[in-house]
Amino acid sequence: MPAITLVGAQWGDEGKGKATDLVGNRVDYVVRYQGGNNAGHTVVIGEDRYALHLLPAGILSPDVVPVIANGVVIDPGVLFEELRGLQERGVDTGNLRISANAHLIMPYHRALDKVSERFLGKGRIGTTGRGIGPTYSDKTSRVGVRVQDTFDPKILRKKIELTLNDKNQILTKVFNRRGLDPEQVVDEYLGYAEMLRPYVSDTSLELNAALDEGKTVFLEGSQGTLLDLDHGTYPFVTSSSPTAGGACAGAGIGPTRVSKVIGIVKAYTTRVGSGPFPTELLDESGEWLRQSGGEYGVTTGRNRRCGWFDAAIARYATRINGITDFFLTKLDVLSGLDRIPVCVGYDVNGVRHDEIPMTQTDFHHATPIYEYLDGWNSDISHARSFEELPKNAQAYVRTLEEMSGAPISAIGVGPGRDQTLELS
Ligand code: 2SA
Ligand code: GDP
Ligand code: MG
Repeated sequence: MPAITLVGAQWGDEGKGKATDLVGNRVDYVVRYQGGNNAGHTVVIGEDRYALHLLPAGILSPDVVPVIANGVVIDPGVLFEELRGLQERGVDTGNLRISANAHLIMPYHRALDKVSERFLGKGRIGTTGRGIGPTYSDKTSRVGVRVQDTFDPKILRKKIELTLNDKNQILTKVFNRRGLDPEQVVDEYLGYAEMLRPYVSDTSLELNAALDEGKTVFLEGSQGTLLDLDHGTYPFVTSSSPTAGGACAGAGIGPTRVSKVIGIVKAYTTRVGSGPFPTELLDESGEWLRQSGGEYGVTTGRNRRCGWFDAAIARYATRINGITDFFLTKLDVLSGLDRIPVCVGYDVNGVRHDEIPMTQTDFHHATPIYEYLDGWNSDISHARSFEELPKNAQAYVRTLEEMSGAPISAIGVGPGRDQTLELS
């Protein structure tokens, strides 16, 4: 069996944790390929709720091999804390594989992330403050520290001393903060070497061998298409490539291995952090969506910004990722509305745009053009087949499907494992 990629089709938090958990008993490997502990993927199993940040959601399925691949950035302190938390809840974490090439989030990355956000004031990105951007910056500048560097004390010391020399200048001279002691950082990260060692492997080699043997590899994206460094609402993006192209680079497998790209999309839209969001609702409807959908950040607890479904964004995600099918989540949240607005394009200074405008300036000034679909009143969280949905809910799904450019193959009607309708 080939590889399957799961990507967020909006600004993240579409329900990737739930979707990954759902396929847990049908796949052999679940791989995180980008991002780090900025992610918050929720899995609900019966009465148990898990919030995963760095570990693939597949770790909750006993027969799955969970992999943190080369494209991920790892905060080792957070990793071991998360592992401990799961072990205490009886989850077997012994199968975890970590790429030797994954980069490490260092204390100076966290410090720089927080301080530069404060410095930007109103222009801030609204990052999670986990050090993600500065770690990817160092990776690109070729001064990053990788997992494998902890195994070579000489290299580790050299890298940290050299980099920290620069970072301390920035922290103290530009931001007027205290610098960090290189000795302390070296000691801390040397201490992680033996803790990491049992998990570390050549994950690209293992994944390709698994694919050769006919096993199924599931690539679990984090964040979403509109947060992609290249294709998102730059600079209000994360510093990695959550899109399907990034999945191959971040996991070390070739694009010809991937047979399916599942886009996960909410029945409305949310966004955490700053940046353009044409369908955002700043009135009581937005608050209603936030409350009904429980739209609060899983990592930071921040209020998520809420708005109506934007078909131009879904179409864009189909194009950028080559989405073969959609998993539509949170349809249940919309129950009780008389009519539901769906954005079909934008008005930018009197000009109609059917697609996301080419420039960020235009996107900032885009006013949504809405079509209004009939709502439904009944609670749909107990529905287990498409046919059990009210006619208007069925029509809402079919219209979204038509507008988004790929078939909807599953629908979420609640956070639970069984609250999913699979469409043939
Ligand atoms: P960063 O920290 O450098 O990646 O932040 C850059 C932008 O990326 C956004 N981002 C996210 N957006 C949605 N969900 C994310 N995970 C958490 C969740 C968010 C939370 O599951 O709820 O708890 O706040 C996530 N991670 C990064 C971020 O908001 C910035 O806009
Ligand atoms: P992720 O980052 O994409 O994994 O999504 P998050 O976990 O950040 O946010 C999604 C939230 O929606 C979580 O609380 C999930 O438990 C919940 N959820 C997922 N699918 C559904 C659904 O179909 N209906 C409802 N009501 N909640 C859902
Ligand atoms: Mg999330």
